[in-house]
Amino acid sequence: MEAISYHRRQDYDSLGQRKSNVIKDENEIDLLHRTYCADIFSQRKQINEKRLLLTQVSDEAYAKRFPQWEPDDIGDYKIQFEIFDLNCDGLIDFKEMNQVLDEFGEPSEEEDRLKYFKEIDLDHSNSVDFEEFLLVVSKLQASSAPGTSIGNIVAKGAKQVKELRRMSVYKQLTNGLF
Ligand SMILES: [Ca+2]
Repeated sequence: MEAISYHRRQDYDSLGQRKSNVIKDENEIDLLHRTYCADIFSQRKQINEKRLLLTQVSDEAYAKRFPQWEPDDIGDYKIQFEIFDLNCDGLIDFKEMNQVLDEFGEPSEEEDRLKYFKEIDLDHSNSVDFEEFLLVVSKLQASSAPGTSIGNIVAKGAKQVKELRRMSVYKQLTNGLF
């Protein structure tokens, strides 16, 4: 009967010494893990990079790229973005947008929301990152025509959205109690 070993036989010489050309701490389990988790790791990396758009790029840097706004405005948009980003991964996915619009009492159909969401998801990643979010807001503000109702809600002030969320939590609490 063979002993169970996570180490690869080919990494050892006939004396049982680990060969010197073998990367240390690399065993079969590590390899399997890396292969099977590659998708998860790359997804995680992507999420982290998107998250950095929110946390590592300063309000001042964004204000330079969007000269119509002051750094303070960018800070407000970050708060607003975070209200939509319910799981705090630096991305707004459709489910999150849908839920926040529901809380707003926005009457649009899910089908229209999805169409709108696909329009603002510029890189077709099935999520809206902070840069895409700023582009939406700037586009809506620049256009003199009234935007779609969904667009207007997305572009509304952070304060209002925050207020609504607080109300909704209050409602949930009172519904549970009375
Ligand atoms: Ca999210």
